[in-house]
Amino acid sequence: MHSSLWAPAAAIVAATVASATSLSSICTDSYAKQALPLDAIDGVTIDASSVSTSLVTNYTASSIFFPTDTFNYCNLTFAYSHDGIDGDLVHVQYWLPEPSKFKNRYVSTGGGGWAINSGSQSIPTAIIAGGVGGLTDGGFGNFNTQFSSAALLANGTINWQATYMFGYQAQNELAIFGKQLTRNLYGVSSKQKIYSYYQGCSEGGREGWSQVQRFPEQFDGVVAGAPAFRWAQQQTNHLSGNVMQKTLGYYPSNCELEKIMNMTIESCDPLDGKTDGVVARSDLCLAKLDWKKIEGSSYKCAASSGYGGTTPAASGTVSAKAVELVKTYWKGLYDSDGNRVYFSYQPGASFDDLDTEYNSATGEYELDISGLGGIWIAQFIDYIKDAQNIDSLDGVTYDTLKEWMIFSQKKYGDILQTTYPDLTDFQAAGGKVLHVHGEQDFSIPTASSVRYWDSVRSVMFPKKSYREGAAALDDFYRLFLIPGVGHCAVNSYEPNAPWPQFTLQTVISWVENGTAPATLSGSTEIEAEMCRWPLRPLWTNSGKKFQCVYDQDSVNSFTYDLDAYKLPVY
Ligand SMILES: *[C@@H]1O[C@H](CO)[C@@H](O)[C@H](O)[C@H]1NC(C)=O
Ligand SMILES: *[C@@H]1O[C@H](CO)[C@@H](O)[C@H](O)[C@H]1NC(C)=O
Ligand SMILES: *[C@@H]1O[C@H](CO)[C@@H](O)[C@H](O)[C@H]1NC(C)=O
Ligand SMILES: *[C@@H]1O[C@H](CO)[C@@H](O)[C@H](O)[C@H]1NC(C)=O
Ligand SMILES: *[C@@H]1O[C@H](CO)[C@@H](O)[C@H](O)[C@H]1NC(C)=O
Ligand SMILES: [Ca+2]
Repeated sequence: MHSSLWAPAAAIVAATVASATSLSSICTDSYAKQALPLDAIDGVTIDASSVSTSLVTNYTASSIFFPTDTFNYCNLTFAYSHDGIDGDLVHVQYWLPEPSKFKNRYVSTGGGGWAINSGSQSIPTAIIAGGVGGLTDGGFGNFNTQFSSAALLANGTINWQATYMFGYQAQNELAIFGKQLTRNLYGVSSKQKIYSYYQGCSEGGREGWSQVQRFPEQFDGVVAGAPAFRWAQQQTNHLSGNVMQKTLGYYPSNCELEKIMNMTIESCDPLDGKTDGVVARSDLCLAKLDWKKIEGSSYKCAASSGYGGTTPAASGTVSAKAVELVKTYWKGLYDSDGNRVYFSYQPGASFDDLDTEYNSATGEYELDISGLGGIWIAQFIDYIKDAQNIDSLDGVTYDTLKEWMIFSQKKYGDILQTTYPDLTDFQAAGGKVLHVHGEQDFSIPTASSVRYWDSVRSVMFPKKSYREGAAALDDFYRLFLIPGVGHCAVNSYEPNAPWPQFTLQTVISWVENGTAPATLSGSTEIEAEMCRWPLRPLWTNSGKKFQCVYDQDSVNSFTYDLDAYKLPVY
């Protein structure tokens, strides 16, 4: 029934009607029901009775990921199930813009951490761009249920359907339904194109890449921020800092670590040619940091009760042990044969994986096992009965971490690794990716994005030189490192850092107008500080002239030989 309603001839008329139509007239259950994409995916059944619509007026959306706006939208949700799977139920949510503001666009959004969506935090980006927005619950329960709560069918039994949904399937279905639904709702004829986009950061960045790598025609443009890809290494590596603490037998207060970070920022800030509180060249920082100045410097913090419990007031002088720990942390993970297993965060980043816990009974700081790494191991890899996190690192060495990474890749590689490097089909389909990553990211190493970019370059253009390959990638895939920025957020320690707030608008202009971004503009007055990899920021003329320069040493410092593995790690 729905297909005949929207036959091409009628749809041309409908398109005219739609732009003159009000949001309230399309925001009804009965209108939405006739627009359902019932036949869009084989083996999937949409429950028409689950359709729900509600009109939301004068909604103000504000985020660092899109310009602030106040708008009306229709919240349309429905549920579907995969045929043959008992109890399967996936909820999807679409936000519809005013017909008068609709610009033939559809935008999927993703989640963060173990969440496959970001509630109402990310989806407004679509409305602001004149598109229908989409998010999914992955079938994990409801829109607020995270994958980690649905990942086990029983203790010790992986829920593979949920794992595939999280890996890539739910996003695929969300976009297929979303594009067809958009066409049907707004009466867009089959002759007219609906441009499709994706925006997400962290886990959301990984979800974006999961589509680019598998479904070349899914999106015309993708904004992928600090993607949590190379999953096996990425998740497990959160435990590297803890194993380093255990191996060195030192558990610093967060105050001592913060002091080291502050001094790193202060000392490395000028190395980029401009003293502005921003470490734009963390590569130079590694080479030139004056440790003698840091060790022995005094620190002082007031008591605080924040995340992770209460921390007493702390003071002291930065110890040699703390310096050794931070040097080890920055060097990254090596196995007992001295081969490199993984790499670390850039200097200037905060030390989140080194967080410790204060024990008020003993008055000592103790190991605080990273939940991001620990949940992965306890529930998915080295299953621990009834445990949320691993409860101790007894017997866990650098070699154990390597083995966990290799096993994680063997068991989940095709679902979660998300580093498939051949994007030939995506390029051929005309897709564009804008990939961004904070240079002071403390949760996903900045070098992780550089490594994937380089894998795509070397796999797709093996005969070209490094710089020729980079130029070839420019056609459809551009990576920008954002100086001073942490993990998918502005960094309070480097408040003058630029932030790219208009990335979706940028990729839309690239797709629809052919305007490829040479640099990214920030929402602060510092305009040109975001260079396109492999170019690097450099201020000359006493901080007055900004340039993006090619610097082989800088490129080398982000490039690692992971020689602990026999197989390539993309
Ligand atoms: C929304 O805002 C407009 C402009 O400020 C106002 O005229 C209108 O009454 C508001 N609508 C609702 C439902 O609050
Ligand atoms: C949209 O509707 C769904 C289903 O009624 C509801 O769960 C969700 O909270 C709504 N979202 C917003 C942002 O209103
Ligand atoms: C795993 O065991 C814990 C403790 O017995 C229980 O609370 C939890 O519900 C179990 N999880 C599953 C998925 O069965
Ligand atoms: C680090 O610098 C911040 C300001 O950026 C300050 O609030 C904090 O107290 C400093 N921490 C230490 C340990 O000195
Ligand atoms: C495309 O270019 C035209 C002309 O410069 C401009 O008006 C329009 O806003 C651009 N569209 C996008 C999506 O950037
Ligand atoms: Ca600087």
